Amino acid sequence: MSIQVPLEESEMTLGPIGKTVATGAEVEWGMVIDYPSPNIGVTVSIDGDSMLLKSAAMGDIRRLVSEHGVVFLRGMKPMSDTEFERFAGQLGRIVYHINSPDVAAIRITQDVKLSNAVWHTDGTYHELPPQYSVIQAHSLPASGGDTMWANAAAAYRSLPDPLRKLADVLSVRHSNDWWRIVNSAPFESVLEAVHPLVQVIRDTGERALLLGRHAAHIEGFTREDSAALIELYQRHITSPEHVVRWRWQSGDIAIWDGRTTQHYAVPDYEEVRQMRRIWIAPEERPVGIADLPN
Ligand SMILES: O=C(O)CCC(=O)C(=O)O
Ligand SMILES: [Fe+2]
Repeated sequence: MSIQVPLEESEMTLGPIGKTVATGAEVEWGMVIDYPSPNIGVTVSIDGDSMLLKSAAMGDIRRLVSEHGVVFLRGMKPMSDTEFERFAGQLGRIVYHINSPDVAAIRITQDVKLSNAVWHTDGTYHELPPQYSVIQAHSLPASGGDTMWANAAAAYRSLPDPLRKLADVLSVRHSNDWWRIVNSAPFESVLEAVHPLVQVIRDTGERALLLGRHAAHIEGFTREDSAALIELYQRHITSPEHVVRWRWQSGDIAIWDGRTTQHYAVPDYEEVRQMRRIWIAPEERPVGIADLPN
């Protein structure tokens, strides 16, 4: 029995809890233990030691990410940078961040908590925003420091028709400029890219709203109208029925598809919080409806 992405709540077929996840070679590497929210997320418990080496498991992980937006892996120990790079690198080509061009696994610490305490899609100010983000928890506060994800594909499907038709034809300029205000990390240069508001995922044909905090302006509108429209679509994407909230344990890994999700790191703690994150490049820039062959 396969696990399928829920299209509408009434059509949900999540698959059984306790389903083992098998590689092509019939080697089981984990077990689905939870669907933490009906519209987004799947939790797989794994045997940490065997996981690292089973590259065939990555096929399953890609499928689960594509079906559920974000996959949570529970049961691993925090990895060394080299192990983490080897693990995440199996998903594709690693992207090096502008602020740390030599290290694949960048440190996400409490120092940048305000930059990530906004609903956002990673790196949309790049022509090629990352396709996957892979993050592992190392040190956590005793309480707080959860992360939330929203399903931007489910949000597209649940838009009222007129708003969906409008979204289909809009383009959005994304920029990292707003970071100057909140980010304590060195700021090198302003990066900008224009993407379709509705991204079509080539492998599945699925459509998703590509927005988030880096969205600066909807092309062809006044500043005020653009801001109002961004606010309207953002509010819809991040409404609670599209959202999952993850309470971390040390060693947990989350892998998400930046093309179909947004996320928000909740800054409700004062202690140390340390994560490692790797970005995986997409094969092409975001594809809009107008880019599809007729
Ligand atoms: O710290 C987190 O939980 C997530 C931070 C974030 O937005 C990211 O790593 O892209
Ligand atoms: Fe992020």
